[in-house]
Amino acid sequence: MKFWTVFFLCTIVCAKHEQYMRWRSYYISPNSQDQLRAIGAILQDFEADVLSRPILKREGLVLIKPEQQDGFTKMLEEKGIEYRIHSADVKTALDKDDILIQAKKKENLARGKKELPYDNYQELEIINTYLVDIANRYPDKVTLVSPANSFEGHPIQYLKISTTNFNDTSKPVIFIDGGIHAREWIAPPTVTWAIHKLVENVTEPELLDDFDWILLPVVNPDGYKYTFTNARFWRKTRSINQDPSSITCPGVDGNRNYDFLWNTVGTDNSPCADTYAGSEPFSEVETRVVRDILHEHLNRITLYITMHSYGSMILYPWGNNGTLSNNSVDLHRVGSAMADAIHAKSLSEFPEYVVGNSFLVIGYATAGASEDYAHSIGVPLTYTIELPGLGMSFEGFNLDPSYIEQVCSETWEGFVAGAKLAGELYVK
Ligand code: 0X9
Ligand code: ZN
Repeated sequence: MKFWTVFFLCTIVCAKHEQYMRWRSYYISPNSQDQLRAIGAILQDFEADVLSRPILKREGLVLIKPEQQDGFTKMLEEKGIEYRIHSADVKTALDKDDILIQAKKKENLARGKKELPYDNYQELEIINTYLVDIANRYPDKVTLVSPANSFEGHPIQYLKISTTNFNDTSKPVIFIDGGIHAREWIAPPTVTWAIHKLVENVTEPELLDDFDWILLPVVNPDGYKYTFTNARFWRKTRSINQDPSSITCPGVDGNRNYDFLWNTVGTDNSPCADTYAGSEPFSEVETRVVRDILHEHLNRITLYITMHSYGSMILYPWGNNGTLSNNSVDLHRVGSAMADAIHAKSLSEFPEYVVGNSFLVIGYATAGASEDYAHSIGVPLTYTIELPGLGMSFEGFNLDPSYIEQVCSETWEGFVAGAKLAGELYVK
């Protein structure tokens, strides 16, 4: 890239990410259950921001503030836990990623490309414009629903896609959402890609003949927007109605806010924490929207998938303690079918998906997650998909944009396989 282009882009992006100045990120690799357990406490003591939880035989990635770094590495060494520095200065790494993202944005603009990009990240406005546009262009199949505004007033929007305007109640419904965790930027594009494949570039027409679809790309628009404008690693919503201290520490972890064993495990009672569960179940308008969709179509939803990143995992209930649901054989079968279909289209540099119970695979307990809630109210097949992360300085969250389309298209194969098997297993 020419010097002046870099200089120009840097003047736009390098003033950002100040809050991550001198922060470091570390890979950590537990080699035993004991080490895994010890890591849990260490991460809490040193106020780590966990981007990807380490599991046995798979390293995790965590951010550590400058003042905690020495103590953190000393503690890991004392416990014999392997680690390596991932980025010695998080701000610089994020600046580098931004330059790439901005350059791509400029290039697409210069080429007059107005459509939703799959070679770059999708900002909130462009996703919302796409949803409106596709509903206008395909009124016979697509209905735009805007049931509520987010805490900050952005519309929370989803599409109902159906050949019978949802009137054929014998058809099963498949519901996929993304973007509840703001910083997991690869999640919304996998949902918009599913829209694209069901409406614009149809290669599996039977999926619309046999199913009705609900697709909600950005559950948490406030947080998502905030990660583009203010804090790249923001995870939560942006509400400040929780507790007096939420004025300085806004937001709730949407994936701890559902009414499934709410706030019993895997949460933090401080509104400042990334896993704050909120003042009560469904305190957030964003999770209430998902709850209401689930209840409105409860007798017809056979498959609910919530898209997250990262770690290449397909997780199913129960996430609080690793016990299995009555239909765990089906849950595993459909999860494995999705993983197999993804693998058949994947690239060798992507890690293989691990399929299993949420708690047993990720190694930490969670309560209040949407996948568990949906299952607890009667949706037979519910999954959290942790998409792959690869490339760029912040692999995982900033998956290299050149991989976005690959992730979307291989994930679509997973949806196709999951839908078909769900239909075979749960539709009489
Ligand atoms: O911790 C979470 O909310 C999810 N991982 S993430 O890195 N995307 O934050 C995993 C939730 C899995 N647990 C259940 N579904 N119960
Ligand atoms: Zn997530």
